[in-house]
Amino acid sequence: MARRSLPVSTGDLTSASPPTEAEFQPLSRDRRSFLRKSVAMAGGALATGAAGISVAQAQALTVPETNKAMGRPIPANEYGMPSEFEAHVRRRRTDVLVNKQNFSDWSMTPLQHQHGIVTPNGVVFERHHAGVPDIDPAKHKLVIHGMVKKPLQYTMNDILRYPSVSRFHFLECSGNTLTDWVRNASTTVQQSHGLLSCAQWTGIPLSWLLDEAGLEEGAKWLLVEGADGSGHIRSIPIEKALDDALLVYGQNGEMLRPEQGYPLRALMPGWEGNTSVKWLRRIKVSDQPWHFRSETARYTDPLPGGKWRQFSMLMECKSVITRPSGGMNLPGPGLIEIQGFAWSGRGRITAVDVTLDGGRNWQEATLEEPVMDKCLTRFRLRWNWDGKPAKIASRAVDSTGYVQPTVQEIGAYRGLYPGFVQHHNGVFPWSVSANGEVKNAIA
Ligand SMILES: Nc1nc2c(c(=O)[nH]1)N[C@H]1C(S)=C(S)[C@@H](COP(=O)(O)O)O[C@H]1N2
Ligand SMILES: [Mo]
Repeated sequence: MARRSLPVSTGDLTSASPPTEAEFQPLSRDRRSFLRKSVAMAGGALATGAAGISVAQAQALTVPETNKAMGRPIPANEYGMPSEFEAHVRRRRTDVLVNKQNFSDWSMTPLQHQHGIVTPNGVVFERHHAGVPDIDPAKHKLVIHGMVKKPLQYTMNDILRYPSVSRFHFLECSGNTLTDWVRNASTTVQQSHGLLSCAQWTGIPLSWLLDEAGLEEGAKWLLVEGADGSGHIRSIPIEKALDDALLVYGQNGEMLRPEQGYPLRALMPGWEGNTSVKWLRRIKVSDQPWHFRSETARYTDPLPGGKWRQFSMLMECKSVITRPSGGMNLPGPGLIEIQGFAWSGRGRITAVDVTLDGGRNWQEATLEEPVMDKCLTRFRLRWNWDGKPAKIASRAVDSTGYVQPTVQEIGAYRGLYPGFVQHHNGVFPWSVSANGEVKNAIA
């Protein structure tokens, strides 16, 4: 399989000038000029990686007020919340597609503020077709029927009695980045890539329950259905169910959030988000797919020549730079650590290349451990920015040798529909202007 060689030219990633959102400034203007001065004095501390300033200049030994008083006492019982100074780290609804209701809606993960590979539960993106139901776990039941020897019904207590497994996996909506197919619509990475999260999921392999019910000869497809107002439903091939599909109740160490399908959801690792049916109440076994509305009118992809493909559940290899990203301002020339995420529904990430010049030259980034199957992987590259305009982007490679394509390359095998379509895994560039502004440069 074609492994990319370095350096590679894939042509210009084209330029753009979208509106800016000055949501994020890593350093204040004062601190910035202070830094520049201290850099000059310390003989280029930034170039060697230090962003601190000398203690004598900063008079940093002044005793702060917090040293002189008691802090907040521990409440009798509490569910802890982030610092009040992190109030800008929020899920956000779309800025691009104006949605007048919030039932069939989505909110996005603030990836630019995510420091590790795990998305904190309070900011995991949401996608619901008919709002969030509140389900009492004591009343919730899961039924398995159809082409099985013994139809079964489980309560949550039944499911919690099995030995559990915990696995780290990303979850991405197939509509992630769709607003940026035809133009640079999103101002931040939260808006362009925020239908993406990663968690440690806890539950049981779906295969265990299928084994108990006993698959009949010829069983090939499963129907998985949710208990929400949309009755969200999908056909899943039996191979996935017997491979790595999970039924999960745990999310990052606690029970699922209501928004994520409490008390039980399906999790199809590496597949488009809508196959991971939330509020799971029914699994039916059959010898063929059902061709639901979610498999005909929705979640199909245009191909060249006017045909549409069905059942494109795999989420292909993709990556994006999250720091610096749209809406940020670089503090000035010097060392900047480029950071981002890479992931693939086919397996592990094996390499991420970064370009600083719009795709003419690429260099290999460092992957941060752990690097796991169908999981967000963090990459880093140290960049000594010379203060000149730049166009930065990342390109990921997975364990099958698949290389993340450019949007132009995708156009050769996908119909670039004059609207919004699913499965946009193209290389995504940000432009950096001489004054440090970072903007979406995709189209
Ligand atoms: N029952 C049910 N399951 C559902 C949905 C839904 O609306 N109802 N939305 C799907 C879609 S389109 C996605 S992308 C994922 C989103 O999961 P999250 O909200 O936990 O991020 O859930 C999927 N499962
Ligand atoms: Mo989705």
